[in-house]
Amino acid sequence: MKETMPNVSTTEQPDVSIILPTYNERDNICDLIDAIDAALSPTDLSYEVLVVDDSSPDGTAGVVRERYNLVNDRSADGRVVLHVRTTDKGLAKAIRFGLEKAVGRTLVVMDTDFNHDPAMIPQMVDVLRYYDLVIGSRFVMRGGMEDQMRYRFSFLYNVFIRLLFQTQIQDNLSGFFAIRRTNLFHLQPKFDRIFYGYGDYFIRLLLMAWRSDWKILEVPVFYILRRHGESKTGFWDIFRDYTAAVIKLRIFGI
Ligand SMILES: Nc1nc2c(ncn2[C@@H]2O[C@H](COP(=O)(O)OP(=O)(O)O)[C@@H](O)[C@H]2O)c(=O)[nH]1
Ligand SMILES: [Mg+2]
Repeated sequence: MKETMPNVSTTEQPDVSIILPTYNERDNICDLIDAIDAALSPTDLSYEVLVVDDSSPDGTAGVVRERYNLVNDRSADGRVVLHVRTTDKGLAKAIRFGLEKAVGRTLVVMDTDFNHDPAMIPQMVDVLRYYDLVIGSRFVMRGGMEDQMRYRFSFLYNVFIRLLFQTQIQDNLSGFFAIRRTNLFHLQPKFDRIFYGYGDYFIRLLLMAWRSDWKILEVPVFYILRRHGESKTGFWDIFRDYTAAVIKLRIFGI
């Protein structure tokens, strides 16, 4: 069945929905949700966190259920919502699923392993008043990455993407972004062409936004190392997959 953006009555609509795709993140997920709460509680932003788990074998869903006393996979205050997917798995599809289930006025997508700093969320949501899309970027002033080897390689890969598509976006691979719900509605007919594969969905999303003349802002973020668990991205596998995706995009368009 095709997912559509849910209709929400504005009274129950939180200001922000944070979408957290998870695969084997049992040791990170609750710390991250707590860190999000710590970042947002001092602000006047109401929020919901959507954990989109692709049936992680390490029991990620179970620890979330237990820690936040979920009933029907929802916490009593509605701040934590869990979705366990069993079909059509994969990062991009999980993010699409989360975006389509979220009900907040602003939607934020981030990694669940602390690569992305939850303390940035209020700032990203705030500046979204003036922009259509806000990206957490490693390649603008004061941005960066603890893993220097990946940082340098990502930098070069981003130069390649910029040259190929003639855009001015510095970080096409970050996957940390905030978008207004109303903007996402405009993109929804194109979701099938964006959300497949792994992090390459982000290249397609940004290219679509760029070519639609969206106002895009990159705010500096510094990626720290993953806190627990292992990365799902093997270097050469991802290099091969992203390059295939980029070449396909260049030849056939979006
Ligand atoms: N739902 C879902 N999440 C995934 C999948 N693969 C990776 N993730 C999540 O996507 C985020 C990025 O993955 P990660 O392994 O950290 O990639 P890296 O940051 O490139 O090393 C993490 O929060 C993962 O748990 C997947 O197949 N399904
Ligand atoms: Mg990561």
